[in-house]
Amino acid sequence: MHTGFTRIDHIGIACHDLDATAAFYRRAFGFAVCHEEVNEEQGVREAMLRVNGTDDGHASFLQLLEPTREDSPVARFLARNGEGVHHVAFGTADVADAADRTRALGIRVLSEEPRPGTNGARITFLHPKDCGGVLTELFEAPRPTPEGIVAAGEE
Ligand code: CMX
Ligand code: CO
Repeated sequence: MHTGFTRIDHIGIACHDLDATAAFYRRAFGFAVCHEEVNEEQGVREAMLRVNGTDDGHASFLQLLEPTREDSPVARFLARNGEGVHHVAFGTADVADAADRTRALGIRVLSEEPRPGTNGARITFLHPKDCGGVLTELFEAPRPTPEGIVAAGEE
């Protein structure tokens, strides 16, 4: 059975200091921050750095993650492991459908319904213990239209 993952959208990287880490990636590799936001539900301040592709939401990114509170997943990860790769996010055209297909394989999906992600995306996560030790995100990008970006899941 196919889960409908079609590309790598981003690699999530946990860090203590978002601005310092973004400055490193800019200086060392030339990657610029193209979007920044706080997601209180996820407990992160985050920055997306475009690595390649176009601006239509279907490029590849690094997602830098700085925790906003001590009880967040990223804060717990940093306390346990220090800074580094936190998750891999696969792009999919339909995150709810991809989650259902993945759930049917016996893999734990960490939210009942897709949640709000960066810049209007819809996201959910798969338990790392069911994915070979890798926290895995399913990511449905917002769709660009001539009128502008339409948040994922909206018509
Ligand atoms: N990658 C791999 N393994 C991980 C992990 C990660 N990022 N986070 C935790 N684990 C492992 C731990 O090492 C631990 O393993 P052991 O039992 O072998 O020691 C186990 O999972 C449990 O660790 P924990 O610290 O007790 O973590 P929790 O159970 O509290 O939470 C998880 C783990 C995956 C359920 C939680 O991190 C989660 O819900 N994550 C999804 C949300 C998220 O990460 N949001 C931030 C990113 C937002 C975005 O991308 O937009
Ligand atoms: Co992510």
